[in-house]
Amino acid sequence: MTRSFPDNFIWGAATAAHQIEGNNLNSDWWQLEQLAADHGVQPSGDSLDSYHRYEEDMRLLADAGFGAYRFSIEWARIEPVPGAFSRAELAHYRRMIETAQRLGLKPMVTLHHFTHPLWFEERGGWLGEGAVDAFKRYAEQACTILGGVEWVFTINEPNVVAFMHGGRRGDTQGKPFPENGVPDDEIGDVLIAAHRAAVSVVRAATGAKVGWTIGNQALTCIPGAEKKYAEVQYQWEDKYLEVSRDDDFIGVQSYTSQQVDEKGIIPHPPHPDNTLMGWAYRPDALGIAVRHTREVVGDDVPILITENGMATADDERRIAYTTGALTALRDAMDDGIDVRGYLHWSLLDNFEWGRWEPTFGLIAVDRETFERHPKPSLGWLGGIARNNAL
Ligand code: GCO
Repeated sequence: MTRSFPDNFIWGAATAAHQIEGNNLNSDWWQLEQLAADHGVQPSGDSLDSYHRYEEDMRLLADAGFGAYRFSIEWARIEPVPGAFSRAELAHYRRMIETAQRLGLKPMVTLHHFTHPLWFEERGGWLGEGAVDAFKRYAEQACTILGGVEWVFTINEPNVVAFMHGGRRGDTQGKPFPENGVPDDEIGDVLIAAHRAAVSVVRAATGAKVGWTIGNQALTCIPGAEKKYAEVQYQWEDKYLEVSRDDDFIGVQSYTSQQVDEKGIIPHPPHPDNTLMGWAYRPDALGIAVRHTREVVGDDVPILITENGMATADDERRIAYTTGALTALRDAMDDGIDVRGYLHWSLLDNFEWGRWEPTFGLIAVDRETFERHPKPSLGWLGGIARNNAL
């Protein structure tokens, strides 16, 4: 059965600067990779050299039939020392925007995707003095190159940022991710303030729609655990979703689903179907995430799927997963939920925050020669984009 999508539905793929560019030397993550090397954390190094090869990446995406590319600009490059903005790096990201436009791709720009400048980290990161002002000042500079960009994302997955950085406050023994815990409430509050400041800046300086993207957990409740479920749901998600009621849209990012019992989120049990992230194989998670988002945010704020995908070495499984996710999405839209587009995570097999093994890409990359090798899923999803139908 053919299931078509609304006219002007956006089809694209997403990436993040630190995961693909290479040599992001001035960022907190680069430092973390060096410090955590003894704990099995792999370095990003040259990564995929997309800093230089972005045009090739975008061309593959456009030629496959997609109409949009979500990428992030790197604060650590644009503001290498506090208050000193690099015109050359701003011009670099302007070239990326114009290249996307020339190739027929809508550029969709994230201002902050997990990384920040080392000097910001040394000042105490999001809990340091002046953090919100610093981010606002960066956003002002970023806006000078955003002409013609229709969609801007302030902070990617603030809930995950609050989780990671909350973890760094405790003893993580050099590991970049805490093993358990919940997003740090105090850091979350700062991120919300930073988001609000950036939204005002973007609205004043550009004609873009502006919002942020939430790492949706698609949590479900074990009967009897309703109290804990409500608590965890708020800490992980709703605190951040509620903020979007005042935005132009909300970005939904979904990969898997987890249950909550009276102790909290139940870790993914080992299972042969688990993805290379160790996550349960749950294509239906996207439907749960979209429905929950709409419940919290309301009918007036459109939804954009800003990330969805699967870490697997088996591209047929990626296609099966994505088919399931798009079916669940279309079902939710049939029920009246306003969804404007779908951006697949990810365009490329990239640096998965300390690991290279979990491959999410529609395109494989030889990390010695930087040669790009499109997988069947690229053409498959590009075909859906061209037909605007599943
Ligand atoms: C995120 C980030 C991506 C990750 C992806 C897979 O959503 O966590 O935006 O950078 O690579 O989610 O873990």
